[in-house]
Amino acid sequence: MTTNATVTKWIEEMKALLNPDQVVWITGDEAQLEALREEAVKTGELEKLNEEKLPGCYLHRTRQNDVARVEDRTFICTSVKEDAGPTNNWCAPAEMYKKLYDIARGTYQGRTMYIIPFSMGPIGSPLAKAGIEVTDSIYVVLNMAIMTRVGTKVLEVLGDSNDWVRGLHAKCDVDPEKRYICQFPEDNTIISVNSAYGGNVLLGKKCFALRIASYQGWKEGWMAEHMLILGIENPQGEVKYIAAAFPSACGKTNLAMLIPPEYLRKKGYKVWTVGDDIAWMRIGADGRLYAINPENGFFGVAPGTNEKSNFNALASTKKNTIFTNVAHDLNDNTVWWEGLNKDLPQNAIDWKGNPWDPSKFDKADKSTCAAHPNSRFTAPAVNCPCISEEFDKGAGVPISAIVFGGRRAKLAPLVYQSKDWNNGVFVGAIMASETTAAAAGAVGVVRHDPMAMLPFCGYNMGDYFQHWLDMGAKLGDKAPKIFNVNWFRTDDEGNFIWPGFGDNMRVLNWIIDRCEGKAEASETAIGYIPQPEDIDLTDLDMDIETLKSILTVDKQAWVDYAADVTEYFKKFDRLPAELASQLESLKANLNK
Ligand code: SAT
Ligand code: MN
Repeated sequence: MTTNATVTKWIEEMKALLNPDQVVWITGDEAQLEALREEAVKTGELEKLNEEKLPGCYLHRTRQNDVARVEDRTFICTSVKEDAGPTNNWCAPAEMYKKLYDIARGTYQGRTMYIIPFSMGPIGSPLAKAGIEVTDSIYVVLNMAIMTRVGTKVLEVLGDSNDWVRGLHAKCDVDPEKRYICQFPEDNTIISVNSAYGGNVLLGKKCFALRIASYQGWKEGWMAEHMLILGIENPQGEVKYIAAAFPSACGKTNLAMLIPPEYLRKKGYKVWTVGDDIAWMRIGADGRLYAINPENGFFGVAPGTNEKSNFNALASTKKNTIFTNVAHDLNDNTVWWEGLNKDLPQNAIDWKGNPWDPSKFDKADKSTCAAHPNSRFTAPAVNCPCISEEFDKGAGVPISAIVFGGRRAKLAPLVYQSKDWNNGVFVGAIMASETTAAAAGAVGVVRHDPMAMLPFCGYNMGDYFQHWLDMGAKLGDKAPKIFNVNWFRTDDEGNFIWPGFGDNMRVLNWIIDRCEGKAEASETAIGYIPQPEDIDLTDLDMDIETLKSILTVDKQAWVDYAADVTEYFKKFDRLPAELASQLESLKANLNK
């Protein structure tokens, strides 16, 4: 397949280590992928769904102990411990290589080794990078073929270069006690053992496109971020792009594909999706920040996705999609999940593979779910009705605004703008959010998650903050404006105050207006807040007083939060002085 000596050498090493019965290179040809689907159906790894209703779609169930990313078993292995920083698990590379090789050794025996050449970003784009993943899972091959660009062409473009990421995945026995997801950023290497779940094994995604790429970006002067990218087209046909960072399962896919409220659609507003999870950003020839989506598909959370909440995501799943851990509706051989519709399937198999009892359906009790709360769809980006025409071009789109956000029942207002770039970096650094089912562990606990990168930053988070500050210095007055949003404020009964979903467009319009100097704002201790009249409430069942309640800064709550951030910042051995001084300014402003 290739004469690249760095590739052939590594493949030989992997063969010797893993001892496969057969070796298969993934070429990207549809006939090869189709044969693999057929094989997976024969072995039960996949179930073929209703060809009329869901053409080309399949269902897969993972082990019950293997349903989410495992952050406590994820390691950044740098030669110096401090380079991994205080927010990552660390192990010395030599020790970890030995441990992982001992676990993986010989485990492909009786299995096939699939070699997947893949490109993150459109093949040949100056912003793209190549990787090669070896795996013993057809499910991984088929998911990678949706989520990335795979095949022979990637190797052709790579040529003799050594600039590619090595990814070893071995299912082994899917033993949670021996599960490790390890990044070796200094060697461009990823090793994942004993898992077969999404973010742990689709090595192009979090492992490469965020953990390894964030390190590469630091070394090479660009940025890899946990951000969606969307374009807003105004009635004059001009498109402005926003990149937005939210933790996993906080609505990035929904925001990326939102449908504007009717009154805005009638005026001619449109939203175009460039990406829903990851952005790679570089400074372009004109000095502005340009972003590409390195992925080729969506690995979205299924529960809660429906025609109203995300019409475009649901439409994306109607063909050539792999569903993982959703319920199987046996009536018509389709899929179902909580929140898809109100018709609870009467004859369904739950995500664990057992007959599901709809009478036990109880929103609050996750143990009786038909679909796992972190069940997913892997859908090709080309299926998305609002995919941007820039998506596949590879030149990247110029970013006007960067938005941070999290799930905060209290505290953070609906939206505010940072005072400048450095203050915006501080706003990202003090982000916190309630945890979700995307990672193993407790759900709903507020934790600090700087830039939504806590589980994904492949180096010392203090150096990462400094890299953000340095990028701002290079961008100067061409830097995107930085904002923070919070769609998740609740009232005393725990109901969301802001309607969210398509109505978030009302906030995005204010953000774009601010970027263009068209909207007013009030300066507060934390940043610029919209004047309530500037958030358009047309056709919305919300009065201005309610809006004001989520646009105010509760000083005491922020004083408490500043104290909490002071404690949090203490863990950073390499906290840039600029961020410490931003924190002091915040405290001083709150005292005024
Ligand atoms: O499991 S993934 O990392 O792929 C998805 C997510 O957690 O955002
Ligand atoms: Mn994500």
